[in-house]
Amino acid sequence: MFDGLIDRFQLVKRKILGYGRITNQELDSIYKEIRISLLEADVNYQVVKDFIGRLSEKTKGLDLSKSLKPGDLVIRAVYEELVDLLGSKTRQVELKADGCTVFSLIGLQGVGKTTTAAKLALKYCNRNPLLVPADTKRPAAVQQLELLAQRANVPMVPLEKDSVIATVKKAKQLVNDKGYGVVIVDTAGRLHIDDALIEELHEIHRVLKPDYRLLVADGMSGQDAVKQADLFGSRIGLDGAILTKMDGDARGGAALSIVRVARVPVYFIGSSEKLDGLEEFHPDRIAQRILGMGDVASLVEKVKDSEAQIDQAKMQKKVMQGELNLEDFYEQLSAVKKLGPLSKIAAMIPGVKEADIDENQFRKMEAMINSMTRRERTHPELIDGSRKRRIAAGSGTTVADVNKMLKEFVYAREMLKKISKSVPLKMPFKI
Ligand SMILES: Nc1nc2c(ncn2[C@@H]2O[C@H](COP(=O)(O)OP(=O)(O)O)[C@@H](O)[C@H]2O)c(=O)[nH]1
Ligand SMILES: [Mg+2]
Repeated sequence: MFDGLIDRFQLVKRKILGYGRITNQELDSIYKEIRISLLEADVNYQVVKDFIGRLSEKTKGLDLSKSLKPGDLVIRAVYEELVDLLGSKTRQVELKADGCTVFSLIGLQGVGKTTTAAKLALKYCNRNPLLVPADTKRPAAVQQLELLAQRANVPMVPLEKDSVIATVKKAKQLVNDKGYGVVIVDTAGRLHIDDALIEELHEIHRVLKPDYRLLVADGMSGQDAVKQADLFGSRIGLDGAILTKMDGDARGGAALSIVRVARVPVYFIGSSEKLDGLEEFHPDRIAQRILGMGDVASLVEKVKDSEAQIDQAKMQKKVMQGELNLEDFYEQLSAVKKLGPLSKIAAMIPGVKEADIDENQFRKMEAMINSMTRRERTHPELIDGSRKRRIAAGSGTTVADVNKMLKEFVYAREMLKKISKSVPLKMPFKI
């Protein structure tokens, strides 16, 4: 997510930190670079202009000439402005304690409404959810929702008389009869916003009175997403937005502009095609990610969520004594892997980008370690020529690969030992 923007901000940050003194001249140059970075990420022009305006107001109030670390103050100001731009604080959906909370998902065709409907149903699976198909325009739309509903193990109202309104009324009746706690309506999309679409949405809303009218917009579509928010907002009224496909190469334009231009808060982002790929939108964490501070808070949550348990004290001792072996390494790799794809995990660490991590390399390494005996793992120095050939054959790699891995491992072990003597070590992500 936002790889290009993160790269550019890394450069800006380095530049800011490189200044011993920051006067108006340096500030102008900093603003210029930030402006270019944001525009390249497809952030709305007016938003960029305002952003720089606010930032410059903020930095005016700082006593940069008296500070020993003026760069830190400027970066802090940039961070605060970014958080503000993204909507300040995390928006939480509030479900009614008793009674039914109704979500209506609105948006153009192909943005991810149906997928998101099922994701939300799964998220609220313990609140007795009900899915409502309200898209009869696309022949396969109802079947698609039905399939996803089955996968999420959530009930769906069957389509009534091939009519959206009849189906929505049936949903209302079911809510009254059976006490569903959450209703999620998957509405139809078009290629453009037209009167018929708007009228149908109004009709649905008259029957079901949604608590959350949420725009679903494709995060990769940049300013188009913002335009859609504006148009749907003025014609239907919106309570918030969900930006989908943020796992792709979304440049950031939509996320960084939508709150300020269309004045709709973002509640969630879609982070994969899978049903668990729905995350809360945290302005502070995203700003941290953009500024290369890593997304430590999300990582903490992931670690808590997973059952990965690493005996930190034991590991630390081994590292300090240079006794780390491939068995330990393998254990750590397996534990960390439970948290998700390694590239995604690593990208949450300050200064590491998703693209920096070669999953294949890890897979290869894992295959090699898998092909070793326990003794070879605990005593890598025993691995001679014939053992290397066996390991290579067993893991579908070459002897050269095995050599490279062993060499890198010995090097890493030495480096870790040295580092651990000078700084308190965190292995691999002790939090
Ligand atoms: N990678 C990714 N793909 C998504 C996400 N949300 C939806 N999609 C995909 O986008 C396509 C269109 O989604 P769909 O739910 O049918 O859109 P709809 O026409 O608005 O209902 C499908 O191929 C989905 O799998 C997401 O967050 N990430
Ligand atoms: Mg759909």
